[in-house]
Amino acid sequence: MNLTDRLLQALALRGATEIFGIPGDFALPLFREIERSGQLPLHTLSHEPSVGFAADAASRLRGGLGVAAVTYGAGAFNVVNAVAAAYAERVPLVVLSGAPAAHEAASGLLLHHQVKTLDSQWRVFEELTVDRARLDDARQAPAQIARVLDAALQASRPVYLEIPRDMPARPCAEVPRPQAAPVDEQALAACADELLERLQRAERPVLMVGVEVRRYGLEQKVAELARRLGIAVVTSFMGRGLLTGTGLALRGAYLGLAGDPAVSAEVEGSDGLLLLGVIVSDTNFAVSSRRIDLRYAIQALDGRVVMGHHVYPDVPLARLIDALLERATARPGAASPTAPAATPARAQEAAGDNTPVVPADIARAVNRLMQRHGTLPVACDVGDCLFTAMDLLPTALIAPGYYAGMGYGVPAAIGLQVATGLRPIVLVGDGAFQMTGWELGNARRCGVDPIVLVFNNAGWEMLRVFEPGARFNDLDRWDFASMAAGMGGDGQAVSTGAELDAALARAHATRGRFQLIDVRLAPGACSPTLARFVGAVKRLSAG
Ligand code: TPW
Ligand code: MG
Repeated sequence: MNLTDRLLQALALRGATEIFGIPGDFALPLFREIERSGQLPLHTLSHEPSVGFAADAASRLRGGLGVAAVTYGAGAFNVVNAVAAAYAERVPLVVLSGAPAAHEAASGLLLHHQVKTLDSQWRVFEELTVDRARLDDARQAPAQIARVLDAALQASRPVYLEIPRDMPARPCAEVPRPQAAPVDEQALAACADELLERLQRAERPVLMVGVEVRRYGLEQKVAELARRLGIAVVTSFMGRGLLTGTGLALRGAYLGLAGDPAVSAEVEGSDGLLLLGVIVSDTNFAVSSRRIDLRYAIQALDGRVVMGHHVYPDVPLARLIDALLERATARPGAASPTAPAATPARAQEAAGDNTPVVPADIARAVNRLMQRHGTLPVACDVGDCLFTAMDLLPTALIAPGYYAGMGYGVPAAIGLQVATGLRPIVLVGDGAFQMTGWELGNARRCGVDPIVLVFNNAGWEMLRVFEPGARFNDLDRWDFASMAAGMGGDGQAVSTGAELDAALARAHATRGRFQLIDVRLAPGACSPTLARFVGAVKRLSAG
């Protein structure tokens, strides 16, 4: 077996199920070997940012590694933003990059795609990844590959492997099997004991669940823990959609002043707030009426647990949850979070009418569809679509809620469906669609048929609400509906709620081609959550 075979084996053992990529001459030997080996299917897209987003989304939804393969320089620099997003939002994304062979590097010529030095790319990726290796020696490659891939899974962050173009077909030994880092069992036990003690002392404990819980595949276990503790459970803003498959009733997502006041009061008034895998970012916490004092919270994040002045530095989340489950007994007298009182029955969503369509109609229409036909996972972009997604019924949701890079939604949906086989709904603004929407032209070849809802408001509305007087936030009204056919899908334009319902029903009934619904929003219409968010930000910055 050669180096590529061994690498693919190691990736598959760590959960990868496919590779997204765009080749180039420095990466041709790698791509040739990936195709020949057939171990992991290779899906090519049009633009490297989308390659990164698709691989990121595949990992987010199915767990395990996501894999993006690119060429040296022009390809690798093009994927930087997606890798940065994966770093910020804790996704174990593996970047495989082609590179010049050793004899080329020593030729003294400037090589095409080279920037300052041949190592410029390596140095850029140093800033975006937790571990890296250059596989220029087949004898060292197995240990390097194992170390780097295991680091990605342990830290749930991106890594970088550079593969000189004379290496992919070199004979190579097997890569060591995945290994978990050793843990100090005494420290783990002390940490779990102290954590439970603090929760038991609290009168109003609340558990907030964040994205790490999904990254480490812990949703079922965390739901079981919540049941045993009888504790109220919310998600962070970014964690919206977590635990939906567990049957546990959640209070909702915490959005501070922009969200449900009852959820905000519960979180902000808690004297025992347990943050499990919650990224402590401004998007998760900035718009609070009462700043959450994190000194009184218990935070488990990034392999560290912090409570008051105690810091336990090396406690992986998965081990912590196991240790808590071993110890947790039901709290006497505590209300079960699955008790009927905590699960308000959701009324059947109303049908759309003939008034101009607004963002809230999109949430309503998608909910109606899901009530009739079962839930669909949602891939969401940045913009009012993400605030609208907060009004969806509980369902799996992936979105760049913290890094907030536009252009994620459409390529993420392709990655999601390739990796899981589930047909996604995409929520995307017209501005974001202009960035990466064209990847839909690859849907047929990738064997996917997402349903795409474009929030077509002829502008960068999110920015317009902050800067109402500016002309630079205006876009032309593009006719996205009529472009769909040229890319191998079906397009429909709608301008009322009733038209939207009908279009969505038709789209759902049509399989095998992507479905684009071009929602021509009324000028200035925005979602209730965005309106509250903007109001809160303005109030906070004024006061
Ligand atoms: C890659 C900055 C944040 S929100 C936004 C911009 C330009 C407007 C989004 O417009 P869209 O959605 O998609 O039409 P909507 O609902 O607001 O009308 N470049 C990147 N990412 C970000 N976040 C920006 C710029 C931004
Ligand atoms: Mg827009």
